[in-house]
Amino acid sequence: MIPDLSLVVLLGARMAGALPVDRYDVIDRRLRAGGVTVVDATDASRAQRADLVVLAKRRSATPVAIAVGATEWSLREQGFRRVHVLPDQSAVDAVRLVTERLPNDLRHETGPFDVIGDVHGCRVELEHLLRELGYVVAHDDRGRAVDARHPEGRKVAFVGDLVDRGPDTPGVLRLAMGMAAAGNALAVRGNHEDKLVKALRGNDVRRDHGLAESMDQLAEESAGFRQRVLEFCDALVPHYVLDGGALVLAHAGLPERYHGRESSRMRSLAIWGENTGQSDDAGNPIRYPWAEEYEGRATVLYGHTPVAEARWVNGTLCLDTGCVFGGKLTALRYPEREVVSVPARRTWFARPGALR
Ligand SMILES: [Mn+2]
Repeated sequence: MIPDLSLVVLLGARMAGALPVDRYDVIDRRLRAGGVTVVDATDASRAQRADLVVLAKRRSATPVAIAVGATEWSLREQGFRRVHVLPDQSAVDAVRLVTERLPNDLRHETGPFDVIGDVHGCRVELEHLLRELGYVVAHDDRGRAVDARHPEGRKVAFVGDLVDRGPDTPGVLRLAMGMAAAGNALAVRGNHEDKLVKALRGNDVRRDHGLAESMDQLAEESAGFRQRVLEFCDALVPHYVLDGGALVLAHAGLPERYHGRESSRMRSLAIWGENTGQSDDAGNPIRYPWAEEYEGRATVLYGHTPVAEARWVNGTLCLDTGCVFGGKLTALRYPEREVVSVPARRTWFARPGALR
């Protein structure tokens, strides 16, 4: 099994259809197109091998080595992330390249979806929005929301930042985790989940931006619940590609060249986004305006930066309408592209500056 996006480099092994190592332009074009690219680098120099590893990483493909007569550690040292050392060519002949689906690849999930912006612990507003969208909310014997199901089989997709700042982060998690377990929701990882995971692991992180509120609220819950929260948040992926590639979800948005790719750069952009390094008058970081340059085919839905109104920019839509700051909680019905919002009950957390 190799990742769906791989550069397979043959060293002392032969496979039909492998590209010669000196066709750098063709290799690069194949990598950009996706899938698996196989290169025969048996006669390549050490520098050429190093170039292949660099090229694979630049295209967010996994560098895989299939070798005869080499040692695994030396190939790992050269930067190959998957290494298969085989005894001889007959063992290579028996190899079938089977690809595994990347964690972000949900192209087979076609919806319809209700994509919900940053919830930030606003459990009452979330239940309200779900009812507005036609979901039936289920409660446990203590009256706590534990699932929500749509009679027409729609699915919720959260763009991340379920937690922090708001009054009931455990309640939001209980509902979202119940929906996810029942197949009624999926979620991508927000920067607040990223940090909550570290805090729940006992790492020393600054409990600012509403993390202190979450930790205090979770301290009231059982250790078992906190463990399930840790596992749920830790398993969230940075972005999803859905609906045959037509829809991408990422908390902070994502430029097209990272759609369906796995890399630390993708992860950082999808979860945290990119700042310009400047701040507005109220001290909020100014985000790099990636959406204004977006020319991709997929619709990109995201949150992260609170806006007064959800507004389409080049096929991208920010669904964070600042509920926890007294704005509203917003969903996009997909593929209908209908925006549905409910107002915040009150301002739960003060934000410096007004919503734009
Ligand atoms: Mn947020």
